[in-house]
Amino acid sequence: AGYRVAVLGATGLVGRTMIKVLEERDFPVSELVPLASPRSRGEVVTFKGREFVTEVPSPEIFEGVDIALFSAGGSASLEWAPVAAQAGAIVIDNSSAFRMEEGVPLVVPEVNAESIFDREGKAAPIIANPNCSTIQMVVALKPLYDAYGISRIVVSTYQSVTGKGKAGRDALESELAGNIPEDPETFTHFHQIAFNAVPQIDAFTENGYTKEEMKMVNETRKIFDDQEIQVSPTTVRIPVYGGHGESVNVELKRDYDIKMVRALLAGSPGIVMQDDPSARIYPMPMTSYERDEVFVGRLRPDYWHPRTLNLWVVADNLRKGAATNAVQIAELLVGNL
Ligand code: 11C
Repeated sequence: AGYRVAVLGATGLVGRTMIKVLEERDFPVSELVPLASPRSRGEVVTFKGREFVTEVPSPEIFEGVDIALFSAGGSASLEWAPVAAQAGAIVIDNSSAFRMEEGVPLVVPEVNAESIFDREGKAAPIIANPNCSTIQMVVALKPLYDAYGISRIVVSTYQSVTGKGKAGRDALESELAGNIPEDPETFTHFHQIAFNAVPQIDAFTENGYTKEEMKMVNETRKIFDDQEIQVSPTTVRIPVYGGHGESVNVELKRDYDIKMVRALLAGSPGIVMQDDPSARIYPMPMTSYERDEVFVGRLRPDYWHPRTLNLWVVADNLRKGAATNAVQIAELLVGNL
């Protein structure tokens, strides 16, 4: 018993993490179908001690697949998600291709699990997994949203190089070894990332914000199903591997008591409080690496502004920011397909 699970992009950093997380969480997989682009065809992935050779996607390969986890980039998703859905699979797509489409749920299980199913309890054929920087922020803010309402979020990110996959990680490693590209146009992170901080992730849009920043704006509003929330982001790449950090200043709609906020966050699903500054305890990428939770610390009232507080949020972007969130969505489908 179990489900036939395809993973498209199986040899990428997120795809390999998806397979690892399926195994760790003992997801009921009756058959794993690892798929990759022709470039990675034939590469091997390991699941539960067995080696699998990846195949390229085709309409036939999706026949009989129950759940398809996609993380091979937007164009692969645009090409193959409709094909897989047509063949009867539920696609959980980690790319940005379908996130803002009406009728496609954009899901973080701790926040809006119910949006996966229609009134008859049928799962949407394509379910979108949000951007990593959005996921960890909304997990941390959900308890505050429910208890007090949220009017405005000012967020600055400190994002790991693995947001750009293997290429992002390799660029940092190579630069740290002293290999700085001669042609600046070939920098993976727009500039040298070793010993640097680059306030650009993805391309700029016409309004002066980057695509990464606009994802934080638009996805947050869709996930909370609240077009009134103001999100004011600055996204920055820094030379770390372990996960993304976010400095979040959040203005609530009602007065809060900081002790109650602390207790609320500590008791909320998916959140681990690490907040004892006098003992130098606060979330960091190094300590969130390979963990599935969202870590919250440096909780304190805004010094100047009423109903407003500051927090620092860290999560492993390959795990809760991508693979773990996708597998948690798949878990919501168990028994409901
Ligand atoms: C980064 N957040 O850190 C990006 C990676 O829309 O899923 C993920 C992009 C996305 O570069």
